[in-house]
Amino acid sequence: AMAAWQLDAQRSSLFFVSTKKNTVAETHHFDDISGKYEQGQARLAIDLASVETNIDIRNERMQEHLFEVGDFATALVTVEVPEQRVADLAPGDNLILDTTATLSLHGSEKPVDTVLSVTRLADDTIQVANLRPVIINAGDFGLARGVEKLREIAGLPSISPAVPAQFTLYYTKR
Ligand code: UQ8
Repeated sequence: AMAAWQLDAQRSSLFFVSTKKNTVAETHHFDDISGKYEQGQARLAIDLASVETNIDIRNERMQEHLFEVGDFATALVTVEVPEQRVADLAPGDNLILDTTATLSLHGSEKPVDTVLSVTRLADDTIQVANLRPVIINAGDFGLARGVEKLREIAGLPSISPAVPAQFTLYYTKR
């Protein structure tokens, strides 16, 4: 059997960008993510109640009206990465992987194309980040109504449904 890898949540990060009033872009993130990689499958779980926008009331409104965390607490990403590709990496080596992940969010499951940069930092540590920006469209996951609701509540002329996201994940062999 090959190695099992555990996400190092403390070091890892998942950011996304919202744009309001056409011109105001803000960076947000999720505080609680978890994951593992074994038998060629990587899984990443995102606790949607851990959304952090630096404004408490906005965090609460996103949990309630956008993500609807009472019904959909967690988003889940899965992606196949051949074990041998990772096993073959020596410390310092980097691998670019053009692949398709599956994102399950708010009751919808959709493919997400991604270009991953996988770097072996040490025998027991790998870093996985997106090389190409990932853009999540709210409408693909039944989130357009929620975005519209946030816009109304905040009295804004517009909020973009296109949301760039950025992740840097560290995994430790155990
Ligand atoms: C080898 C190995 C181990 C490999 C690992 C492989 C692996 C696991 C790779 C990962 C692959 C992959 C493709 C991962 C994808 C990860 C992503 C991208 C997941 C999705 C994360 C996610 C859920 C993103 C959010 C999606 C979304 C559509 C969000 C909408 C955001 C918006 C538009 C927010 C609007 C915010 C806003 C402007 C609110 C208005 C507002 C309010 C309401 C308010 O109350 C307030 O305060 C008073 C404001 O301030 C004044 C406001 O602005």
